[in-house]
Amino acid sequence: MLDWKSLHQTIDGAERILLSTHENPDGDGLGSAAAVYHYLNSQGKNCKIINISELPLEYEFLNQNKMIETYNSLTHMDWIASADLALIFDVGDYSRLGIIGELLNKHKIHVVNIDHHPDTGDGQFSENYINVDAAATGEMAYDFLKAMNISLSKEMAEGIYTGVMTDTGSFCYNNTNEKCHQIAIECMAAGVNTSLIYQTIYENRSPGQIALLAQILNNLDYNQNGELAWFTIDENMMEKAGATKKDIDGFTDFVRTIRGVEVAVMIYQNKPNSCRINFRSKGKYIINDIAKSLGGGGHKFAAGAIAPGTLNEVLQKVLSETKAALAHQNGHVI
Ligand SMILES: [Mn+2]
Repeated sequence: MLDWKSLHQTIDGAERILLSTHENPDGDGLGSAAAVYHYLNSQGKNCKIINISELPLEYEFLNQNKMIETYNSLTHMDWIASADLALIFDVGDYSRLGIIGELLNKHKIHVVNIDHHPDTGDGQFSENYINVDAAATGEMAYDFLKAMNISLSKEMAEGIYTGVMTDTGSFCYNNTNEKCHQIAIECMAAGVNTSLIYQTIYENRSPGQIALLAQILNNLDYNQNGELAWFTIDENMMEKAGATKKDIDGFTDFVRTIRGVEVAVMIYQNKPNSCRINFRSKGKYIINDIAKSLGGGGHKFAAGAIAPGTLNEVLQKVLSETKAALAHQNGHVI
């Protein structure tokens, strides 16, 4: 059990509080930060959510009163420098805070990590609240509020629900547990319109994303007797589809849905000499060790990395690491 009361004490002693999550934020990071923001606001704290990436359109519903800001040195550098405390949600790795992480370091701000990813052990956080058994950081935001018997407002519940729903694949992935459903019940009781949130996030795809998906599905590759499916995305495909980098979210989960596929892998050339890699497993194989060997990390069945090199170089490396890991684990059903 995490000592949430101690975090409440830390917050009581702070006036100006920054909340943030990782680059290319997802529903869990944004929802957790939004839920805690509403609580801090109700306590009269001077708080801001500032992220290094733009808020994706489908999460605009969390952005009441434009409370979710994108980092801008002109408006935010001084504010962050004089913060008393930073609460970081779902980040996985300190480096995913980008310039915000550098500023917090530089000004020696007390930085609290609230996360369900394993501790990366880089020691850059002042304090860690980590629960790798939590399905979502949203579940931890819920625990944090419940530790003080705070009853969820609709706004807090919307953030928590968004985190839990998105990280459990709408209560379907194998991290889904009874508690996720109990949280959902409480969120519904607090007035959350769950089907509206689902539609806003998942039934809101851009035509560019679908055009890109079509290309991917036409070029899928299989290995290891069909247990491994992988695909690549390069600049040309993005241009042809008119897609943006956030359009690739969810593709690896989709490829994992294919019958017989146990592990799905995406290699996306995000810069001329760098690739983003996503791993998704149905549960037979643990894949975060593969991600770790490539300089990344994550959960047992959902992980990722950013690796230097051209698409082809990274692809060869990823395939050989993945095939070796699957062969090694084979026969050991988890
Ligand atoms: Mn998460």
